Amino acid sequence: MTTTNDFIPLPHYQEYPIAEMQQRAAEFYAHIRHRRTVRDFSPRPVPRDIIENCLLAAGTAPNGANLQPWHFVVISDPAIKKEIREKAEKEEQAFYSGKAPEEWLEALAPLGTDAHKPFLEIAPYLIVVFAQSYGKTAENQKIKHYYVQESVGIATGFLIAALHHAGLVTLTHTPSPMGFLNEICGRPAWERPFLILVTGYPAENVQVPNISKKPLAEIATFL
Ligand code: IYR
Repeated sequence: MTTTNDFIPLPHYQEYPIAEMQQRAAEFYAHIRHRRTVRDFSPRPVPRDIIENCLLAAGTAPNGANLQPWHFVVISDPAIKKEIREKAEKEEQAFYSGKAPEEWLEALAPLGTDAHKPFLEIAPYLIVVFAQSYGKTAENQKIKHYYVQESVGIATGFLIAALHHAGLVTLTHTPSPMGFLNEICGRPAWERPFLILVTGYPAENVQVPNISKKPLAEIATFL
């Protein structure tokens, strides 16, 4: 197979004066630092085009060889949400009542989580993120994918930031194991459920854990 290189001048790049960059960096931090994972959602509906734009933003993420090894299934159908809740709660019950090691349960204690997952039915959208271990051509031939976990993790980060920017809240939910999601979402066996992004408005008077983020000196080293 021959490949032709098709290059174009970097489109839309804009350099800002230093002072403006400093302000923009500070403003972005001030905005993103107020993102909080929420576990109580309002049932209020959210227009679909908002989700569509956030998914388009996620799809711009850097990824292995630009093979874009992800697929997003957006669920708003109450019957499907109910089925996901039932299956997820079954897994979570096993997790919280024996499967999870004591040390893990202790780490989770400050978050106040348990096997009860009403948000899976209440929130207007469940976005199930799938990671494609490999792709398929129209002729059903396998296409090798690279850095799948990294790529899908970055795209999910973009998605979470986009939804926050739009004014919505999310919960990254990872029932384990999540194999049941393939059948419910109609996705093939070579796609692995990565996580469920529960998305919507927060419930009125919602409370979140009083937790803090590590200071810069702890998370970064400048050499
Ligand atoms: N999947 C379980 C447990 C859980 C695990 C981690 I790590 C968290 O940060 C939060 C929850 C649940 O959803 O309850």
